[in-house]
Amino acid sequence: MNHKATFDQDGFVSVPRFCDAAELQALEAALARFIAERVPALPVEHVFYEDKANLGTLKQIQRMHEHDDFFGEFFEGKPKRLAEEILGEKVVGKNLQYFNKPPALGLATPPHQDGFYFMLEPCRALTMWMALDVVDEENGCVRYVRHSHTRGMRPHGRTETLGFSQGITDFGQAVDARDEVACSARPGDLLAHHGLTIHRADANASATRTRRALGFIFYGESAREDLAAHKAYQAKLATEMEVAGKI
Ligand SMILES: O=C(O)CCC(=O)C(=O)O
Repeated sequence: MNHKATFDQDGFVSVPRFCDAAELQALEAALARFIAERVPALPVEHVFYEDKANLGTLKQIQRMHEHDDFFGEFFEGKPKRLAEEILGEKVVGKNLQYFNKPPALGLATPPHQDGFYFMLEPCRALTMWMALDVVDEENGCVRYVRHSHTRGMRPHGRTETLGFSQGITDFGQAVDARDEVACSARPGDLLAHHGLTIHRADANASATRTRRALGFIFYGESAREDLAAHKAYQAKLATEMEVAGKI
């Protein structure tokens, strides 16, 4: 089956070796530069730490494509072409994110559907997640509930997890356990999931291994955003996180 057919059927698709060694080397160099030079100047709501007093616990960076030409150009190239192939329509790049779960400290990603955050009608969007480290069950690989994109939006509620503020409140039904697939990945392997596909990840239980990845979010051109609701939610969330001392 081609990538689109697998994605349509399962709600996600795995693309091994999406980036080769030379591309990964260029991405790693750009990432190191970005963290050293750009991160200190970013707005607080675009950079999250597990412990903000410890810069070594960097866990998430948002909107990297807007802050750096290298990432902006990369985003508009291979990932965008694959997104258009998989969604079957023109797409708009919305977010390029960095994710880490630092060793021993990286928390679980609560079960969620990205579409709940996106606020789209129809929910024509996909997220790509590309490993930068070896990622397996020990350090918290991504887990998808196969076919869940065909069953609509589940109820979500506020979580205490910085960077994943909403989680599915009735997760743990028999179908969730039955259809869950753990996706191990090597550096350069890419996963792509539909905006309605339920996914989660465990904490990083390793004492030494990082669990780094890049995320790419694309909306189909046919998706309509509830811009006012989205902006209001982002503003409310940023205020809450600042008041809680998390950012
Ligand atoms: O890195 C993770 O644990 C999850 C990433 C995620 O939820 C996403 O990219 O939508």
